[in-house]
Amino acid sequence: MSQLFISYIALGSNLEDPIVHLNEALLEIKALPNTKITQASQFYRTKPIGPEQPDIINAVIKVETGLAPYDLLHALQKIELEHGRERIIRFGARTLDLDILLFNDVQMNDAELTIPHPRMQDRNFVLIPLKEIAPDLHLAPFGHIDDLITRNDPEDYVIPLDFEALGNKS
Ligand code: J1A
Repeated sequence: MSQLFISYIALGSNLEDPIVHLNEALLEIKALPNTKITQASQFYRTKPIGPEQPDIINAVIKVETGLAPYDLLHALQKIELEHGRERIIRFGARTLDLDILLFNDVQMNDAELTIPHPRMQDRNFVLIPLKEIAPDLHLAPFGHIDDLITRNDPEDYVIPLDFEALGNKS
């Protein structure tokens, strides 16, 4: 038996058909070696940062994986590439973004990989889906997830798609 790690991964897309990209990404992550998705948030429509572009669909998943951090990163980058992600404009529109938020209680920061994800505590499009699947999470350097969410800008809407489907538009 090799060791299993717990990781939280953020997904985001706002080009072509974002919901299709996210659903495919979930299947592709599920198919990685020694990896299973143990929890998945619902999909949220969120306000993009940066230049004018469509709203972003975001979600967060919890995985159990035997992959080490760089192996997981490279596997996720391969999936992003297969979805044709182009990074021409920083914060520009994206077909698929996959970010490692947390990996066990690892803290690391080098040219390739920073864990915990360096900006996650400032972004409700990450924290609100994360809270759905990990309501009591305490982010070691930053504090309890509820406090982080209330500190962030409430103008940055993060709306569950289920809620919209009930006819609530904003
Ligand atoms: C590089 N990296 O980052 S792309 C990669 N730590 O080559 C990696 N923990 O080597 C490096 N996970 O969704 C370092 N990559 C990493 N991200 C880690 C993955 N507004 C890591 N509403 C550059 N919703 C890499 N997203 C990192 N506004 C950046 C893609 C993957 C995208 C930008 C809303 C969003 C963004 C801006 C948004 C959203 C980050 N998202």
